[in-house]
Amino acid sequence: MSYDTELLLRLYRQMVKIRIFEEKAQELFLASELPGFVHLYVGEEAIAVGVCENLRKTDFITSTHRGHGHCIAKGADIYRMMAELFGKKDGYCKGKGGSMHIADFSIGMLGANGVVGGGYNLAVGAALAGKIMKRDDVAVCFFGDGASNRGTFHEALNMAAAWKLPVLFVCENNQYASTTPYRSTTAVEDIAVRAIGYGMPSRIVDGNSVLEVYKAAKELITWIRSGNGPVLLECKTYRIKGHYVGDPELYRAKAEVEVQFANNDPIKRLAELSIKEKLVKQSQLDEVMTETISLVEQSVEKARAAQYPDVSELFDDLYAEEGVKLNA
Ligand SMILES: Cc1ncc(C[n+]2csc(CCOP(=O)(O)OP(=O)(O)O)c2C)c(N)n1
Ligand SMILES: [Mg+2]
Repeated sequence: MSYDTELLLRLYRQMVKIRIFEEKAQELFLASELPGFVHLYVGEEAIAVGVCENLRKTDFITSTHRGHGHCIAKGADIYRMMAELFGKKDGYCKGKGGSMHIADFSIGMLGANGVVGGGYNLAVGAALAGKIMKRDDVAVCFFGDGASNRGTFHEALNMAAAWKLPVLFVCENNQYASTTPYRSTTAVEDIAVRAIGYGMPSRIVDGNSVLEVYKAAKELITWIRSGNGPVLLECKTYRIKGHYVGDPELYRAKAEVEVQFANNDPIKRLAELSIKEKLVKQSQLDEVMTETISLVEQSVEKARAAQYPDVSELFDDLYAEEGVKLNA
């Protein structure tokens, strides 16, 4: 597959947007400016970006507790995300949800999720709804290696396969579930093998190569959209940051993380490849970086100055209004 400059820059821009947004979120959280909990996606950006670049606005995604990357890759607004992290009224959930509950139905983003494995059934439901309505939308379900040991994983994969629903299950195997290394909870080398049990095809890719993820997702999404049923895509990656911001990380050696970050940072890998292939100039990458830093900085300043929701609004929006349409 040959890649053009425009695609490489688009993938780079999206990954950088996630990285800069999150580095800022980390800084703000450590400075006690943000309430709640923040889980970072640093080092895993290639997965959300490689997959979501192949989606339409009307396609659905479900996310996890580590959801900033999925939101940004699907096209969420940086300011509304930042305002949500600050707990401000302009945020996606009017400041009442925080990092783990950012959703934007208008772009098919069905929500980050504090419940590990909480996205499976939402994705299967969205895919079923689309099928009943005779649409050709696809639902993508992002989940972690730890989440693949939940019962809902098996129920969702079985139903999606039996009913040939248009779902791409994307496992982000980052080698850890909180403080637990992958191999201490999981006997199989690859999560992908589990697809066999449901009569579902699967694929394994290097989750830190955005081009590899992009190419695999392109093929699989086209296949799924044509009515062939679900697929399980396992992306091998590594969680560079702690499980959450503030995690003392007593369960792994610092050197392990440093080696991964030095050799396997997906953003650095794409930049180096693009320059080596003479498809992109360093000045173009620098420009993307400068523009993104400024965009995120502006979102922080605006969010800082924004209003908190009023106490009288505490119980608003607990239930959906009748007849609300997704992707209207
Ligand atoms: C149902 C449920 N069980 C446990 C937790 C606590 N918890 C939060 S994140 C996490 C680990 C998830 O690991 P994984 O699915 O690999 O995702 P990662 O954090 O590595 O992205 C756990 C156990 C939870 N939020 N929900
Ligand atoms: Mg994990």
